[in-house]
Amino acid sequence: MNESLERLKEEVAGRLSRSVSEAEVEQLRVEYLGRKGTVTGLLRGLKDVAPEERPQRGEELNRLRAFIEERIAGCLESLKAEKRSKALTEERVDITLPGSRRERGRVHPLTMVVDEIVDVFSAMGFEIARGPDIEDDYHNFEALNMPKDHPARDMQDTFFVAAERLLRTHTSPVQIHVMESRKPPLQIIVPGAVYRHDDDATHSPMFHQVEGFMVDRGIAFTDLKGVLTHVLRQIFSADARVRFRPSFFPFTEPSAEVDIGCVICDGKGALRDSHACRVCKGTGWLEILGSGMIDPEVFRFVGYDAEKFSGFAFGMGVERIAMLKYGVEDIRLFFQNDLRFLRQFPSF
Ligand code: 2NM
Repeated sequence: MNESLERLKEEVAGRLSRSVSEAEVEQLRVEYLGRKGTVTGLLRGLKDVAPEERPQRGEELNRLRAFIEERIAGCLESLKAEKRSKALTEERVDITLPGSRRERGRVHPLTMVVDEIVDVFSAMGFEIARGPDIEDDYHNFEALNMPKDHPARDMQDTFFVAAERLLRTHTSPVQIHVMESRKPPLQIIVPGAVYRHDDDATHSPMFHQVEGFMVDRGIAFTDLKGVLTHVLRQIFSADARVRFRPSFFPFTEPSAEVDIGCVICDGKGALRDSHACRVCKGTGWLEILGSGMIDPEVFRFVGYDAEKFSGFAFGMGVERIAMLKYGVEDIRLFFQNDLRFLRQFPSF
C-alpha cells in the first residue's frame, strides 16, 4: 500500500483506539467516510489518476475504507459492551435485601359499627337505601310533619346552603323519597352522614345515623318492639335488657325511646366502689334509639292510604353507639384520624 495511505490507516486506527464515546467514534466516521470525508475525497480523486494506476489505487482505497468501517464497528461494539457491564455492576439490585413493609390498613371503628348494624337488619330482610347529603326543606322537614313554624324545627340546628336547600339533619328524607317512589310492603334501612350545628365532646357537626322503617298492612307497635329488641340483643348482648319509654317525634305517634341496661355498670347504676356510674349517670339505663309508629300525616304527604297501611320507624346515632361499645369519651376522636387512636380497633 502506498505510504501516505499506510500513514492514514495508522492515524485512523490510533485515533479510534483512543476514542471513549460513541459520539467521538461517529465524529471520526464523518471525518473520514462522510460526504466531505478524507477517504471519500480520495475516492473522488480517482478520476484524475493515470488510467494504468487507477485499478490498483482503487483497490487500495476500497481496502482502506473497508478497514476503517470494520474498525468503527468493532470500536462501537466494545464501547457498548463496556457500557453494559458498567451498568450491570453499578445498577445491581440485591434481591436478598428485606422488602419495605407497608402497614396494613384497617376499617374505621364507625364503619365497623355501621356494618354490624346493617348486617343485623339485612339478615331480617331489610333493604339498604341511600340519598343525597343535600336535601330540600320539603323532604327534610315539611313531609315529616314539621311545617315552617313548627317548634320541633328548633330541635335541629340546620346548615342551609340556599333558601330551600340544606344539609340533611337526619336520614329520614331518604325514607320520604323511597315512599314517594314505591309502594308497601317495604322494610328499609338508611345509613348515612347527617349534619347539625352542634360541636362538643358528645356532638359533632357531622355524624352518622342508621334510620329505618317497615310499612305494610297490619304493622303494629308489637312489631316495632320485637324487631328493635332483637336488633339490640344482636348488637350488644343476647341477654341485654331492653326498655321502651314514651317519647315524642313529630313524624311518629306514638313514639318511644329505647334503652338498654348500662353496659358499663351492668344496669346497677353504681360501680363496685359504690360511686355512681358515669356513663349512665347512675340510672342503670342507656338511651340507644328513637322510634315510633309512622304518623298518618307522613303517609298523607307521600300518598299512602293510612287506613290501609301502617308502619314503624326508628333512628340511632352511630357515634353514640360506638362510644358506648368501645368506651370512647370524646366524639371528636373519631374524626381526627390519629393513628394512635384508630390502631386500637383491630378489624381483622
Ligand atoms: C327517629 C325516631 C323515630 C323516622 C321516621 C321516619 C319516617 F320517614 F318514616 F317517617 N324515618 N325515621 C324516625 C322515627 C327516626 O330517629 C331518632
